[in-house]
Parts: sequence; C-alpha cells; structure tokens
Amino acid sequence: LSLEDRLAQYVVEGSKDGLIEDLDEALTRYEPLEIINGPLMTGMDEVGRLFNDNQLIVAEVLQSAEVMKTSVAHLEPHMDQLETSTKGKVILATVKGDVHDIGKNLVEIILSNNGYQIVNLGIKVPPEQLIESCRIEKPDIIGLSGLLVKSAQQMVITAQDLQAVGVDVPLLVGGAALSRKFTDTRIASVYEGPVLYAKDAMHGLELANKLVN
Ligand code: B1M
Repeated sequence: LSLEDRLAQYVVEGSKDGLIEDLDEALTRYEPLEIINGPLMTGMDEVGRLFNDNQLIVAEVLQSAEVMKTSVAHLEPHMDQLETSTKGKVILATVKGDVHDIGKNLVEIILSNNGYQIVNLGIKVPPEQLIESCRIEKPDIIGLSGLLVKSAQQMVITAQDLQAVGVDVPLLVGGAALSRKFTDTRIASVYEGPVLYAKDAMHGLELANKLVN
C-alpha cells in the first residue's frame, strides 16, 4: 500500500501499529492539515460508509475515532502557530444530544493556533450551559458543532434559547448534518446576531477572522 492508503487504513481498521512512523513520514511530504483533510478523512468517510452498511459496530467506530484523535494530537505540534496575540474569545460546543467531537476539536486547534482564546465546553452541551458560559466568558463568537440530523434541529433550538435571553453574539455553526441553506433559512431566522455556516475548520477560521475584524 502507498503511504496515503496506509494512513487511511489505520483509521478504517482502528489500528495504531505503525501509525506514528507513517505520520512522521507523511510530515516530510505534506502539511499537517493536508494529512488530516486528505488520507485521514478519506479513512473516516469510509468508516462512515461501512457503519451505515452495518459492516462496523459502534465499538469499532470508536477505535477509528481514537486513531483520528491520536493522529491529530501527533500532528498538532507541527502546525503553524501563526498568531500569538488574542484576536477574540470563542466558546465551542457540540450541541445537546450529540457526542461527536473530533471536528469541533479540530476547529479548536485551528482557531487557537491562529490567535483565538478557546473555551471548549465539550459534548452534549445544553442551551442553558451555553447561556451560563456566555454570561461568564463574554465571548466574541459562539461555535456550535453537530453531526447528527437531529443536531441541526437542536441548533435551531439553541439559537432560539440564546435569543430569548438576549444573547446576540455571532454564531459559527458546522458539522456534517448542516448545510448553508439550513443555516440561512432555519437558524439565522430565529437569531438576531449573525449566523455563519463553516464547511470545515479552515473555513471556520476564515469566517471567524471576518467576524472579529
Ligand atoms: Co457517529 N454517526 N454515531 N460516531 N459517526 C455519524 C455522524 C454518521 C453519519 C455515521 C453513519 O451512519 N454513516 C451517523 C449520523 C446519521 C445521521 O444522523 N444522519 C452517526 C450515528 C448514527 C451515530 C450514533 C447514533 C450510532 C449509534 O449509537 N447507533 C451515535 C450517536 C451518539 C450521539 O451523538 N448521541 C454515534 C457515535 C459515534 C462514535 C462515538 C462511535 C464516534 C464519535 C467519536 C467522537 O467524536 N469522539 C462516531 C464517529 C467517529 C462517526 C463518523 C464515522 C465520523 C465522524 C468524524 O469524526 N469525522 C461519522 C460518519 C462521517 O462523518 N463520515 C458518524 C471526522 C471529523 C474531522 O469530521 O466532525 O464532520 P466532522 O468535522 C468536519 C466538518 O463537519 C467541520 O469541520 C470538520 C473538518 O474540518 N465542522 C465544523 C464540524 N464542526 C464544526 C464546527 C465549526 C466549523 C466547522 O464551527 C464551530
């Protein structure tokens, strides 16, 4: 197998045997984000497909998630630390009912490497917790992530609840179950502040930079 295929294979098989050596080799050819967005994401997409086909069980998908997390942690120190001054504070959360956090944590890495201070509230974050955190942290941006279809609806509810207590901090939303159209028509319509859809972590950074400038 080629190096790229091997990297995807570690994720699909949930195996770490040889992973670090291959990541180090990949680092001599690619930028860390190219490795994540390329072969590692190819592997994750295949995991999603196999899971959908009932060819993988949750325990196996968890192993794949572990490989992804280990890889991202290994690559992180090699990413460019572009900014050291603080551009703004971002609260990040995976919405209520959703445990998927690899994408959100990638957003945390990219934003913090680019000058943002991050308050990561973790997974399954109910609106009340976000509201409380907003009071304490006074963020410049609230970032919501969700991968399940029901999470898209949960983002609408979360936006409504924030709106109800007068929060109008810009919302940055992302995750596989969302689309720009859903964001513009369903989430933005219940919220007074700006609501922006990011297709991936780098796009999230681009949008955050526009919001704070
Ligand atoms: Co789950 N899962 N999962 N899962 N899982 C999906 C999402 C699914 C599509 C798989 C499938 O069936 N094909 C499916 C959702 C179906 C649906 O609703 N449409 C699914 C399901 C059904 C489930 C369970 C219900 C399974 C079960 O228990 N029967 C369960 C849900 C539990 C719950 O949440 N209540 C479940 C559980 C799990 C695991 C725990 C085993 C594990 C998660 C581990 C973890 O995150 N710690 C897991 C995994 C790994 C996946 C897949 C395979 C991969 C997700 C991932 O990490 N991708 C996924 C299938 C898939 O996506 N191909 C699947 C890599 C990650 C980097 O991408 O998070 O999309 P992603 O982030 C991207 C962008 O979306 C964006 O940037 C990132 C790229 O740069 N982005 C943002 C994300 N958030 C952003 C926020 C931003 C900006 C950009 O700003 C704030």
